Amino acid sequence: MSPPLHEVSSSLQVVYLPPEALSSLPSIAPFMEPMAVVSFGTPVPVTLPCPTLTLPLAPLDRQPMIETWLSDRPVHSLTREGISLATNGEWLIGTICLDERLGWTLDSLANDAYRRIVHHLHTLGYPHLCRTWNYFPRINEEEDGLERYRRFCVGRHQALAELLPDFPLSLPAATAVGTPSGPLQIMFLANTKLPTHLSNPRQLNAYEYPPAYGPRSPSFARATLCRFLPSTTLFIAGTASIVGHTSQHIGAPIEQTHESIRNIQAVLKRAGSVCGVDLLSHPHHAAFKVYVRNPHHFSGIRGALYESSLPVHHCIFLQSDLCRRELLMEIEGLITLT
Ligand code: 3EB
Repeated sequence: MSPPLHEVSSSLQVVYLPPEALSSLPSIAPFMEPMAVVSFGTPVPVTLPCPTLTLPLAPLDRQPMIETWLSDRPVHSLTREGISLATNGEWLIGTICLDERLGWTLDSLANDAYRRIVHHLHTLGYPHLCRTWNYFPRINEEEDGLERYRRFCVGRHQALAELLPDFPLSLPAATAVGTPSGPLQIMFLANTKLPTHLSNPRQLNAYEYPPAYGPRSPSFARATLCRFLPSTTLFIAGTASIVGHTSQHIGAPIEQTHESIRNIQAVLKRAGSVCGVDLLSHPHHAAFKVYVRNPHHFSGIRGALYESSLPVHHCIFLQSDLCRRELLMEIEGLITLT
């Protein structure tokens, strides 16, 4: 039986496949072409013409999985300045992978990556950033007196504040998590159309965090709503146990899960009021990714999620470090009205 295709828009779908299924894509998804693949804890077993991201994040709950983004329109793949890109007339997906070479700090690397990204999505005609994912190693380690996550934020902020029209209101939903090893890897989605970026009334906008959290604030929105009719998609950013700007429930993974769920519910409510429909009482498809710092916390966190009212039928759990030392888990989501 074929796995369910999760429709992100009329032209973009995402599906989670076991690695061996990737070689039979044409029979699983006839008339569709891959726009990007993201692998978790396994190399991508076949060579595809589209952008790829190979993440050294082991799934905690099941076999290695390949996240496969499929287009039902012809895909044009290209590279620009080291960015691997795919476009389908509506969406652009890109990946960039940068080694930390001698003489380059993580902030200069992030700045350089985001400069290139924004430049090329403008020249290619997909000017609206809808979602970004950022992965890099030793996220909580200090380097030259500044934690590497904060260094990353400095570089990302430099590029986006200068180059993104309408910054910070045009910032998209994002994820930034730590890997055990490897390069800085970024994946991003952009569109020809303008999305709506949302706040969470329970949380301060990350781009307004006070300087206690680092010299430059984290450049992301709590969620991005793409009402590209006939499809509506909500990208929920990495959501953790933070209220206002303060981490809650230090040392308590299950309480952190409950707090993160309350944050997601608040974002869903905000998105529902913008759309004029209750997203979850409408037919929808939901997929979540849960980043868990300590594998010992996995079953407790999973239990708390499964007992919640969130629709967690499609949920993967990945072991990873998170951007504040005290955060033990973080959830990102993708909701599509069907
Ligand atoms: C927070 O709310 C938690 O720096 O891109 C979540 C999602 C977090 C994205 C980012 C950071 C980022 O501040 C951390």
